[in-house]
Amino acid sequence: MSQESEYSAGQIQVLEGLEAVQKRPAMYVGSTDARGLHHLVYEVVDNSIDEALAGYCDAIEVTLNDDDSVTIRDDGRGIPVDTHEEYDRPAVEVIMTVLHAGGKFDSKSYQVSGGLHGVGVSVVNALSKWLEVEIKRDGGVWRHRFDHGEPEGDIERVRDMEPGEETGTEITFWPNGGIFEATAFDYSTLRSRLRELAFLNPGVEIALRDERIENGESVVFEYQGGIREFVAYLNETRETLHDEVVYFEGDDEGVHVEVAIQATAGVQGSIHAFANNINTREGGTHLTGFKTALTRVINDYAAENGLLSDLDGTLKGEDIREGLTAVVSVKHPDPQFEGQTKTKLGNSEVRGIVEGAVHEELATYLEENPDTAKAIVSKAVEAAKARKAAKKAEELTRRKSALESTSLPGKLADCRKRNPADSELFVVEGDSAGGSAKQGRNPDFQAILPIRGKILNVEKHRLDRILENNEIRNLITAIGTGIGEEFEIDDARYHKIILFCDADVDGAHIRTLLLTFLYRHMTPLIEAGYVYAAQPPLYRIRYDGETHDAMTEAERERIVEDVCNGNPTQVQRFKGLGEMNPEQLWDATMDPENRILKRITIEDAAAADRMFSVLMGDAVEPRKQFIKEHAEQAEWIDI
Ligand code: 0RA
Repeated sequence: MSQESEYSAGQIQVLEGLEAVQKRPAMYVGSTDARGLHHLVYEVVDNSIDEALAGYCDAIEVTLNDDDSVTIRDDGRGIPVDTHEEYDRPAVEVIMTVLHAGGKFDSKSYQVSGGLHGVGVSVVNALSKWLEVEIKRDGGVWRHRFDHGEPEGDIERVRDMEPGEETGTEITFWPNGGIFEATAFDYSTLRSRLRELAFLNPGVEIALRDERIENGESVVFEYQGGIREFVAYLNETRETLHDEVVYFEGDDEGVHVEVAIQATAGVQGSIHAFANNINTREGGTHLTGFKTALTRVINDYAAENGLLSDLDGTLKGEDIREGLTAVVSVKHPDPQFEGQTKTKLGNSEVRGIVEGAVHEELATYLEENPDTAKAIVSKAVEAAKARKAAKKAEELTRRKSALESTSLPGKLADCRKRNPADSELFVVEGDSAGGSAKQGRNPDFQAILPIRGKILNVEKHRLDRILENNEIRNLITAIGTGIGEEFEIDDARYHKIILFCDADVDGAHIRTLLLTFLYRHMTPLIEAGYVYAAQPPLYRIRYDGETHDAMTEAERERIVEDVCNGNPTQVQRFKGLGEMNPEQLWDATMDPENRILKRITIEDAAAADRMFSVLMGDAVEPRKQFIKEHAEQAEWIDI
């Protein structure tokens, strides 16, 4: 019998579906880089979270196995194993092989997933070399295995369930290395998303274990307090203005709304909005509704209690949001995701629903908690006064001229090319390294902007102070986009902005200062993928007429032992960029053929937000703790 004739019409349809996913993986998981790879795990975890939201599952466990596979286990009802009538195959096989089949089995109250998620576990199966599923259900333990998406034999009933044994699902998959550029899962990427999911789904226990190395890390998240604890966590290193996190929830037209708020003494506000557990980084109707109601409720309260007397006028939204940390989470039965990265909530009715909930619940909360209310209002009044003082002092005109000045900074050595897509800006630490970089560069497409010493810590100052800083003004004019609300990505003068800092602690600090500024005031530049960090080598080793660069101490040892047989001709240590001559700089760090650039990405806005406030804020102890916990990443900090 030929291969084809063994397949029924239904099965051929199945194979065509999986093939479509394998041909255009990015259409289903966003990309085939590390981001897309991690989406596979999130897709399976989302299914387990759905079980939890339906009330059937309270523990989820993700294990990174030492054969590069990953296992996701839950104690839900188990994927159904009985025969699916339409396909005449076990339901689990249909769910694993038919696109979007999962949802049809169950009328779920909320499907948590959306955007790039929500494509169904069949997509994970299609993009895996192998996938194995073990189900405890209907009194038995069942196993089924798939090879590049196709069922390998029939589902097997392995044994009976023991008395008292819990039902559940365990899925293990090996991502297909022919499809994904990288197949190694990153522990800290998964940790931060799983922590976020635990905050967003109170009571669900989510564990992560790394079994790829001996004594690997592990962590368990469970937050009974939900997004209240999320806000407390984000504010851990900030000076808070009231002890209790403001929290309320509401339900309307089948939409569940939750809000948590806490004011801080800082200037950096951060509002994180989620829809069905998706971090809606591009905002949307829930965020608009929240902001509108917040401004109105705080103004009403302030006016009624005579708190605006020494302020000429009302509070603006930006005054109220200064230093305010908030998490807004909605769960919608049919979320519509829009925007470039499908992370903007589009459902128009949500705006009014959130506005209504915040209006009612926040007003009540403030009446019942006058101390908290006064703390929030007086911070906003202080911000409004500062805003007005700045305006009076014509700071705003200065700011405008600083940003709109057409003349480029004198220190900028620009490139000849005028096409931004081909142009690169090196932001170089120190004048002497700047000088070498100017001599070493290819002036056709490489521009150099030296930055002297440590730039201002933008985490601690208001915008008017930040803009008084020369180094920052130079950076803004050189990049050309403007900042904040006036930011215009199409005005970017370079599509590669390369931070060029020493490979030591000071260099890391300056890089973090620059990144903090870019993250807080030019976020879309990072989102567009225009920001990079150059990674200058620590050592250059010569042996047998060849040179080898080592980025770390361990790499130097490896090269000396393995490449030079323990007997290198020369080992040169680069102390700083300033010590490299122009030719070495070009060779090791600027030549597109040889250099190593790291693109800066924001995988997780809330994690980045917290990281910058920990690294740049006032509190010393949490910072020490953070650095200790992240010692393995000390040489490189990811946002
Ligand atoms: C379809 C229907 C039901 C549950 C599931 C799928 C399910 C899928 C996954 C994926 C990972 N863990 C999961 N747990 C459950 C409902 C089954 C019923 O009605 O009993």
